[in-house]
Amino acid sequence: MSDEKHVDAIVVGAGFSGLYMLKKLRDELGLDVVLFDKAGDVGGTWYWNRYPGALSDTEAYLYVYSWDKELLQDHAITHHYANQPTIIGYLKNVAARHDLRKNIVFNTGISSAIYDEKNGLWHVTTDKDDDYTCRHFVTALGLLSASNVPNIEGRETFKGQSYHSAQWPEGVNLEGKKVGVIGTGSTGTQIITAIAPVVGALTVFQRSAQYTVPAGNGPVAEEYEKAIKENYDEIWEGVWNSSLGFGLNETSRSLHDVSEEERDAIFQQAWKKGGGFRFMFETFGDIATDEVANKYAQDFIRRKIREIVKDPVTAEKLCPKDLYAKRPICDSGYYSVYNQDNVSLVDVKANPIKRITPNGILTEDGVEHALDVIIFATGFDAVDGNYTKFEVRGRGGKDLKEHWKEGPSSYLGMFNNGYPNMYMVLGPNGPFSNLPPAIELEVRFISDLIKHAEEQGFATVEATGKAVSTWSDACDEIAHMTLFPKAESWIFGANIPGKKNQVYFYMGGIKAFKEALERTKLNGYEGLTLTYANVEKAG
Ligand code: FAD
Ligand code: NA7
Repeated sequence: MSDEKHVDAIVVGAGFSGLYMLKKLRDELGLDVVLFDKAGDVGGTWYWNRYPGALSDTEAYLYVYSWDKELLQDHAITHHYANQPTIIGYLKNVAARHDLRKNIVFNTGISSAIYDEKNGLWHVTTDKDDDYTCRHFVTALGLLSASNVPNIEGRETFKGQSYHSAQWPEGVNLEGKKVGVIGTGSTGTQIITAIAPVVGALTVFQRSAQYTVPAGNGPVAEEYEKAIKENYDEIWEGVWNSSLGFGLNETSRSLHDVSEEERDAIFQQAWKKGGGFRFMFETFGDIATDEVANKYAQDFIRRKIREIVKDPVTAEKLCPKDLYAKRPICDSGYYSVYNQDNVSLVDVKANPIKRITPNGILTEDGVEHALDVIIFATGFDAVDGNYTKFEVRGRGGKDLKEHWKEGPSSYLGMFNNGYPNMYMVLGPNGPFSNLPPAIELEVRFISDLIKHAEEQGFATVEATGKAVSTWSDACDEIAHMTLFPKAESWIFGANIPGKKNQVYFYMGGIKAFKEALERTKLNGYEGLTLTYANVEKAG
């Protein structure tokens, strides 16, 4: 074991969250900071998710930071949505412009973080056995970052190649191959649409059919880009005053207040324009809250599926029967892929996967689907998934896994009780929204708080137990005003066997979240306890 090094702050994760955190703590607070990531470069999500078709479904001009105003002008907007190479290019540019790499240690995971109460320090150990101490420990581990590879019997016996979408290596060639894709979420639909034209044969193993609408992606005109760049201040103002931060005209119009013709025309217009969040939130204000309104949206999409997919049996398999209340997704021609001769669909709810064999996938009906490649587009152990993968111990040596055994919780998505000076960016019960704006709000709040603590000489910052439970109750209450908890998805932990099915997000929106943070600060960091070395000052 090497000698222990001391720094002011450690940040874990080099995605949107960690990079901004590093910039703030180092350049504005003047702290000595080191950032670790097990990845080989910056990018987080976009370092790992290099699968064919990987695309953000936030409009490209809002899948960026608002704070680097010069870069907002310099960064080219070529398409409505940014693909993986564009986003990684953007984040690499951020790292270069702000000289962030010199404080980052890549290819290095954090294996433990243990709080030393006596000295008010975190002891952090890497998977290279390097030991550090720091006063401030920031986790920016990502909420869609811990891959879920289902434990399907025989997985290790497969003789071909297999990849999870979020562990996609460079140089995979699928041309002419027999490929099986398990999973039809946002990722699965992107992969399927992208690879169908190049693979020899594609077999899709679908457990739940998805409601997906056209993305409406494509190149943008020069005037479009110019108009965005001229109006960025106003655009961001709109984001901070919105619920979702996606740059939509979020509507409160009820579906029940329009005629049938008008309703269909509004849906049709949104379908034509494209965008998953747009279809759900710009058409009517009650699709996500009212089952009857929701049913009309479902019916519209099902009608589209039946129109697009020529084979009626396949079309029926593709028609979801449940609520339209998962994260809304969009695609670049997903349903029409099933009109290709080389594509087939297996409904694994009706005909489950029995096991993976050396040559492919065997389903209950006795058919062995011969495959060269299996792609797991099976999603993530979302939100707290990375927090359970290493040892985090707070006051009294309490393991975070134990602390969260009834389900993960936080105050404002960022703070725990019993874990002083540990700050989570996008921790449990943070905003459900376009994420860069949510990240910015959290990073700025944490950075301001650390600045305040440093200036006032506070040794520790920690949420009260009451603040955590009040915030958790609020998140629970707000989520249950929507239909989302009634649909089984990663948003509520339903996709991972054995995972606690609960509310993992604050669904009150960006504006309300921002106001909650402002109120907290104005009230002297209410809900947080700030202590001098031995004396407590209630927040
Ligand atoms: P991440 O980008 O996930 O970065 C976390 C980093 O932490 C990773 O690099 C990981 O290696 C590192 N890490 C974790 N644990 C450790 C450890 N123990 N030691 C060292 N390093 C560790 N959001 C949107 O708002 N709009 C979209 O359109 C959108 N599209 C998406 C598409 C895909 C395919 C996926 C997977 C996610 C998408 N998201 C989208 C969500 C996306 O994750 C966020 O927008 C954003 O990138 C999160 O940034 P982050 O820095 O918080 O986390
Ligand atoms: P998702 O949305 O969780 O989708 C994962 C898919 O994989 C989904 O269709 C699952 O079916 C399926 N799945 C998971 N496990 C299995 C097993 N064991 N057998 C068969 N099928 C399985 O993850 P994504 O990566 O697509 O998207 C996550 C988010 O990232 C997305 O919302 C964007 O925000 C970016 P299920 O629906 O659970 O029945």
